[in-house]
Formats: sequence, structure tokens, C-alpha cells
Amino acid sequence: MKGWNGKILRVDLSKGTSKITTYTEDIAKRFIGGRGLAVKLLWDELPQGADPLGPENMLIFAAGPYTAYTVPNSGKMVVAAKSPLTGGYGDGNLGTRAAVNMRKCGLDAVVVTGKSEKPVYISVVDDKVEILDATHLWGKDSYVTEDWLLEKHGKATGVLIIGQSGENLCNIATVVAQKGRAGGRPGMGAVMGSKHLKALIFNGKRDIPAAHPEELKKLGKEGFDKIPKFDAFPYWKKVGTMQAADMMQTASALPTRNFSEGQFEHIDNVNGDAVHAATVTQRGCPNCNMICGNTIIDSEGIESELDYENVTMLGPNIGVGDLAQVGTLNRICDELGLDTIGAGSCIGFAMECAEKGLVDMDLKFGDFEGAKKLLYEMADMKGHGALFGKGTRAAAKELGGEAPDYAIHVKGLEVSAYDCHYCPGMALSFGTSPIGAHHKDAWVISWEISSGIRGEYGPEKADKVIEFQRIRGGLFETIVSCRFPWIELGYPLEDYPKYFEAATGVKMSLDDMWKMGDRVYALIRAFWAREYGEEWSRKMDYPPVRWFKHPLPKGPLEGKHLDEAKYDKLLTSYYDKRGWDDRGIPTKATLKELDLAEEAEELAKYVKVS
Ligand code: PTT
Ligand code: SF4
Repeated sequence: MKGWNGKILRVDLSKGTSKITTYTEDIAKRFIGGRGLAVKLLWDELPQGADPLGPENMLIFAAGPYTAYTVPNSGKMVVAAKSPLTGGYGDGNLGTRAAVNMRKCGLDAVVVTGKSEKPVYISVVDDKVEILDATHLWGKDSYVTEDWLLEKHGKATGVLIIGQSGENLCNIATVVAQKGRAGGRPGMGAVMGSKHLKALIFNGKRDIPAAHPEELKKLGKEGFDKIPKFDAFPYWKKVGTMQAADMMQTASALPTRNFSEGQFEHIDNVNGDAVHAATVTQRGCPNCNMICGNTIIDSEGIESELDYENVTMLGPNIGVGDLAQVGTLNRICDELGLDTIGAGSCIGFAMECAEKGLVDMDLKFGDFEGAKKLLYEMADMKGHGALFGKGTRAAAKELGGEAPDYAIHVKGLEVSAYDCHYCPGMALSFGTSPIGAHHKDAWVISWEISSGIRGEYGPEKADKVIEFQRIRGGLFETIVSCRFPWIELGYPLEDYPKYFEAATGVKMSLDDMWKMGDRVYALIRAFWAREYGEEWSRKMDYPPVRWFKHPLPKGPLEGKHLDEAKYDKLLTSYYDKRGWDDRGIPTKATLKELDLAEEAEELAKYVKVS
């Protein structure tokens, strides 16, 4: 194979062994890489019902077939496993030198199983794999750990780390890298912690043979040259993802006080202009010339890299309107390895429960010090953190009463920063995202707000969600390339199959890519259905109860809320278009059409397949 290394490093931490396995060209072509390869491995090898925090679970780091080549925005990787937060398929995408260096070690993926007796880290230097002692790093935050690893192994080392939250099996722990990049919202950090694995490091110098190296070089250069010429580039460079803050405020879609209000009175303190004015430096992923991580000095005098999700979930969603304080909460999340979205949602939920007397806790919206304390408690899984660090779904279940009405999640994963009281299409996107409520697969909200049919539930919304899921969740998560050039600048999608062909020699049209994306989606669905068995129902694809039950209390959209019957009809329309049955499970015919006939047979052992 060209482009693909065709090799997976397997590390068994219970036995302390490692080996390289290969995978076939057929799998490479059908699943491409990243998320596609990850779900195929999980489907084939993870026993149904495995404990997500048990030694059996497979922690997978997977790059794409042109990661490490000089092609725009290709310095990313997917981290995936069965999720302790949701009980289903979980993944995340992070930009890191580890992606580039892993591929330059001759690998496309690393799969870690088992559990080490003592804390360890995995070192991969070209062909040499070692499992090294990390006892002295256990209990240390991710910044301290990264400094130590880079000092020991060299500044160019690619690292993947967990903070204390991962060690303590907090369900909202992510994997972090480079002091400002994080991935794996559905508790991938906790899976890593459950294996007593503190970090992975990669240093590689191998060439990865491409099918058409000169062509790839030429295309890559043309791509890098194109990016700064887009009209949207200067504004993007100025505010990056923060441009969404004013847009969501105007649209009453800003997560505010646990997704109850839609607009925040102190937005001017925490919007794109505010972040731009405070920015001291910008950081980003490897192989990127449109870097977007705006770094400010936080209220404790330390650098903190901000994005829209981080700011709005740790600001308006918990009632904090001071940017430097938001920066502090964000930086603490990075140090502890907590997902900022999960953390902002759990804190907002805790604040609402405390204000409503559902939990005995001295905490209210806007309480920065209280929020900070709860972050540390969640990372330690102590005090009130022992409850809220499980995630909103589990915490609400334990609290009982009306608490589940205030838990803002889908399938256990906290909703990212878009209030959908009046956005049925975006609500469907959250409802049908393959990992629980994440915007990454189908960010249709911008289209929906400007569509002129914002409040409607017509089938064109299901079409748009599927179109975006194919592009974002299918194409970008399998080739593993940052989607921002396309979505934020208008970079042509047509270039991606060209890069792909120059790297691999395999010709695939965009239509072929959409079919591949549908295959990956169907297999992820099958994974969820296999895990949940007959417990699975279409209600799993419903957005949070709050958007149906509690109308927006103020602002231009006062009184708006989602309509349950209409949402349900929209969901049916989505299922029909995907060829899934009325519980949202792919039919036998659909699976067969997507070359997943064997998988259909396996699935039928656990759940009825129509
Ligand atoms: C992503 C989610 C997001 S989405 C953000 S901000 W965003 C939060 N970032 C966190 C963070 O930072 N620290 C932390 N402790 N927790 C965090 N949780 C949140 O995680 C990120 C960018 C961004 S910034 C986005 S949208 C795009 N995401 C991409 C994606 O998913 N796929 C893809 N092919 N390209 C993407 N490009 C953009 O990458 P999860 P990163 Mg992230 C610090 O991981 O689990 O997918 O959740 O990867 O390297 O930090 O880049 O407004
Ligand atoms: Fe990373 Fe931002 Fe560049 Fe995407 S645009 S590769 S998220 S720095």
C-alpha cells in the first residue's frame, strides 16, 4: 500500500508486550483511516458488553492516509474507544505533533489494551517501542508532564497525555497535547487512565512512500498558497472560532445559564472582539497556515488558549462574564485534562441544581470561585466532584426528582455550545451525532439560522444534517484533516480526493467518499445498537428535555421551544433517508448495500435487525 503505512502498533499493558500487526488494503479502502479504522477495529475485536474502564477496552489512536505529508491542516489524529460516559462509540479529534510523528514511525494507528500494574508511558521512537515507568508523573497535571517529557525526549517529540481527571476516571476526561489541544470528549482520558497509561510519546523519521510524491508535493504547496487568499482569511486570523459568539448571541442560541436563556447580558466581555483585544499569541496544530488558537493571559497570569466552545461553556453557560476568569477555568481544564464542554455543562447543571435545592451545595450561577473548586473536585472525583464528574446524565439519575430535566446531554455526552430551543435541524444534528451531542459531525446551525426556515421541521433539514455528516463526520474524520479550511474559508472539497489519490494511488470521487462515510456511520450505529441491545430506542436520538419543556424566557425568541411531535417526525424522515428502521437501526438491506453484510449478521445476535 502507498500512503497508508498498513501497520498498527498493539500494546498490551497487562502483559507489558507490544507487536505490530498489518491490515488489508480492502479495509484501508473501505474505512480509510481515523474514525473509520477505529470503529472497524472496535467492531471486530472488542467483545460486546466490555467495561469501558476495564482492561479489555481498546484505546485507539488513528491517523489518516496523508497525515504527516506536507498538505494543509493534516496534523491531526482521532482518539477512540468504547466510552465510559455514554456506553457507546466515542471519539475525538486532536491536532498534535504526535499524529505526524506516529506516522513517521511507520504506523497508521496504535491500539492500547490491558492495564499496567503501575503508571507507565509508551515511547515509540522509529521502530523501538518501550513501556516506561511514569510513577513520578502520576498525579501531575498535563503541563508539568509535558514539560518533563519534552525535556527528556526532545522538543520535537509528539505527546499525548492525561491530567489528573483521566487518572481518577472522571467520565469527562480527555486526552491533551501541546498545552492547548484536546480530543476525546466522551471520556477517552478516563479510558487511558484506567490502563494506568499517563502518556504516549512519538519520535519518527521514516519516509512514508506516497503513490505520486511529486504530485502530492505540488498539490500541498498549491493548497497552502490558496489558504491566505480567501476573503474570509483575515477575519478568521483575527478571531478564529470566536466569531461564532456574536452570531449565537444574536440568534438566541448562546448557551447561557445551563442552556436556559439563549442570550448573555455580558456577551461583549467574552465575544470575538474581546478575545482579539486580549490575545497575546496564537497557537495551532502542525501543518497549518491558518492557526486559530488565540491565547490570552488569564486571571492568574498564565497563558490560556481559547476557542468558542471553551469560552461560552465556561463563561455564559455558568454565568461568568469576565474573560480572564473564563481563561483561568479553561486553562485549568487543559491542565487537569477535563473536557471544557463537559466541564461547563456539569458546572452549569450543578449550579442550577444547587439554586433549585436539588443538591445541598453552596453554588450559584456566576460563582467563579465555586466553579474553579468544582473543576478540581471533578478531576479528583472527590466531594461534589464525585457526583458531577460522572457527567450530567449519571449525576441527574442519582439526584432523581426533576434533575434529569436540567441535564443537557444526548446519549450521555454533554451538548456543545449551541442552544437549540429554536433550531430543530441543529437539534437533529445533536440527536443523531455518532458520539452523543457533539457539533462536529453536522454544524448546520449557521445554515439553519440564515435559511429562512429556521423554526421549521421539514425533510430538507434531515437532508442538510446528512449532507454535513457525510462531509464532516465521514470525509474529514476518516482522512483526518481539519475541516476549518472548508467550513470557515470555503476551501474546495474537490481538493481532498486529489490529495488522497496522490498519497494512496486510489481514485475516489466525492460520491465514493459519501458512501464510505455512510458505511462508517452505519457501523458506528451498529456498534451502539450492539452495546445497548434491546434497551436501544429512538428516544436515544432525542435532544435534551429542556428544549421541549422550558421555553426561552426572554429576548426576541421569548416563548420558543422545540415541538416533540414535530421533532419525532423529522427524526423519522432522517431514518428513512439513511435506510434505518424506526428505532434508528440500519436495516439488513442498508448494511448489505454498504458492504456490511457480515456485520448485519453479527448485529442480529444482539438486537432485531429488520
Ligand atoms: C472538540 C471540542 C472542541 S470543538 C473544543 S473547542 W472547537 C473544546 N476544546 C477543548 C480544549 O481546547 N481543551 C479542553 N480541555 N477541552 C476541550 N474540549 C472541547 O473539545 C480543535 C479545533 C476545534 S476548536 C474544532 S471545533 C475543530 N474540530 C475538528 C474536528 O472535530 N474534526 C476535524 N476533522 N477537524 C476539526 N478542526 C477543529 O479543531 P473533540 P484541537 Mg479537539 C484546548 O477534540 O473531542 O473532538 O472535541 O482538537 O486540536 O484542540 O483542535 O470551537
Ligand atoms: Fe488546528 Fe485551527 Fe489549523 Fe485547524 S485551523 S489545523 S484547528 S490550528
